[in-house]
Amino acid sequence: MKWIELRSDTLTLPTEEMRDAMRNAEVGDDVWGEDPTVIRLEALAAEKVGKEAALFLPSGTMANLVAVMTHCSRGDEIILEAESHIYYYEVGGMSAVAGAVPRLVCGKNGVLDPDDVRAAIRETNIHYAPTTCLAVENTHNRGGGTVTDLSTLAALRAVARERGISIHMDGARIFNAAVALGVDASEIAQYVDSVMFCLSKGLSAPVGSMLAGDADFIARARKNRKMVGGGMRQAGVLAAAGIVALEKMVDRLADDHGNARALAEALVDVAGIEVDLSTVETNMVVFDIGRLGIDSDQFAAELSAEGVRVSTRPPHGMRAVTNRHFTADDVERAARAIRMVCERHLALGRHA
Ligand code: TLP
Repeated sequence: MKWIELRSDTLTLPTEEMRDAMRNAEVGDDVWGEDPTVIRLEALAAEKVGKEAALFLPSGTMANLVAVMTHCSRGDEIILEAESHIYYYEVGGMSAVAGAVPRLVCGKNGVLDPDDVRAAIRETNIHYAPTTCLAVENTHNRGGGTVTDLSTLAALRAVARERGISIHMDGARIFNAAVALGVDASEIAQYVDSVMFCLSKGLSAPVGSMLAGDADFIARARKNRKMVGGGMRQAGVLAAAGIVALEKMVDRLADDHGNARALAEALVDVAGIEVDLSTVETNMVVFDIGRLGIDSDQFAAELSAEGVRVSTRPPHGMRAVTNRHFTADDVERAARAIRMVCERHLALGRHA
C-alpha cells in the first residue's frame, strides 16, 4: 500500500537532481570560508529574498535561534505571535540559550494586527526589559499556513521603525507565501531586517535553512552559529541540494496549494469534523475532530491504519500538509479515509 504522507512537508524526499548535485558537489571547509558550493547557495539565497547576505544553517530552529541571538542581548524582550513556531515549538531556545524574554501577542489565525503590536511595545522604563525585536511568521504554521499580506507587513514594519526595534521573519515557508500572493519572496522580505527560510520543507532538500539580512547582521550571525555548534565543514554536499531547491522547486508549490484546497473542499461536508476553508491559503489543512468523541492521537492512529498519515494538534486538532509526494489523485483517497474514520465514530454514537 502506498502511504499518503500528510504529516508535514518536512517529510519530502530529495529529488534525483538533488542527489546528483550532492554527489558532484565541489566542496571545501566552510568554517574557513572555503566551500564554493556553500558560497554559491548563500549568494543565491540572499538574492532570492533581496538581502545583502545569507547564512546556511542545519535547521530552521537553529536559524531562528541565531537570529534572536543576533537581534537581542540577554534580557531583551522580543514580541512574538502567541502561537508562533519560535515560541511554541523551539524548546524555549530563545530564552534558554539566547536569553530573550518573550512577550506574546495574539494574532488572527497567526496574522498580527499592527495596532496590537504597537500596544505591546512598552516605553523605556527602569522596570521593563527593553523591547528590541518583533518576530513575524509567514506563512504561519499553527494559523493553518496563513499568509500575512504585504500591506500588513508594511504596517508592522512602520510600527517597528516608529519604536526603533528590528523585525525578524520566520519565513520557513516564505515561498509558499510568495506563491499564494503572486509576488517574489523579496517583495515580502523587503519589510523585515532578517528572514529565515527552510530548504527542507516543500522545496524538498534533505537538510538546511537560510538566514538572510544585511552583511553586518549576517557576519554577527555567522559567529553566533559557530557558538551554538552550527559551523559545518564540507557542507557543500548539503548546499548543492539547496541550490536545486531554490532554482527548481519553488514554482511547483502552487500544486501543493491546489491540492490542499481540493482536500479541504472534500472535507467540508464530512460529518463530525470542522474545517475552516478561509484559513486554507497555502499547503495546510487544519481540521477539528472534537465532535467524534475521540482525541487527536486516536484519530491519527485510526487514519494511519487506512494508509493516511496526518499530524496532531491535541486535544482535537488535526493537520494535513500537502507536499510533492501527494498528488491530485490522492485527494479523494485521503478524503475517503478521513470520512470512514468519522463515520465509524459517529455510528458508535459517542459524539457530543
Ligand atoms: N515545523 C515543523 C514542526 O516543527 C512543527 C512542521 O512539521 O511544520 N518555523 C516554522 C514556521 C516551522 O513550521 C518549522 C518546522 C520551523 C520553523 C523549524 O524548522 P526545522 O524543523 O528545520 O527546525
